[in-house]
Amino acid sequence: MTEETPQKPRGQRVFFALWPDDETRRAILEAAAPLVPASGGTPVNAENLHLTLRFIGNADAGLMMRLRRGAEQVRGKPFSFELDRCGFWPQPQVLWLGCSSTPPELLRLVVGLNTALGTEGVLVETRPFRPHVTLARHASHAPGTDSIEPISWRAGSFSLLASESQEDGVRYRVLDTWQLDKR
Ligand code: 3AM
Repeated sequence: MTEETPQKPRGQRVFFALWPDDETRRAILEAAAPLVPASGGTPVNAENLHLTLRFIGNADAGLMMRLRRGAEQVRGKPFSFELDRCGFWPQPQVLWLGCSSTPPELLRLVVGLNTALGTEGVLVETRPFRPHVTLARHASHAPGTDSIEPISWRAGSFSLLASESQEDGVRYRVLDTWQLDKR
């Protein structure tokens, strides 16, 4: 009798996101400083902070090619928006910064990306888009307030990221970036 070894999924675990520049990252960290300890959660590593546009999951070489072809089709212009509130989702125990109302240009980018991915045969996203930057996981308390000093974020590009498990936790690696001003 042969023993079956569990199959490891092939490919990489990937997602599309906005990646903050250094100044925005610093501002997010500053806002996070009092909120994360109060939430009882584990802070997200500073270099992992991001705003997910579309989670994909495990992608083999064929899907990676379709993701890149889809991203290439996205049209848009650079835009700015504000993170102006914080919140807590008890399930999945996440403390986050987000927007009081979804910025129209950000929504347009996400809709454009999802439409382009759809033309490449990537499964349609059915969950509503809730723009947020995760600050802490395994959080147990809501922050005492939902308002923060607004943080301005200039979005000039979007990226495809790989989520990689390392000994000291997960690390997000930028695989590709598409500029919005060249379209
Ligand atoms: O942007 P945030 O931090 O909320 O939780 C994961 C992280 O979200 C989420 O994708 C982002 C990058 O890892 N994620 C992980 N697995 C997921 C799944 N199966 C997922 N989102 C949806 N479905």
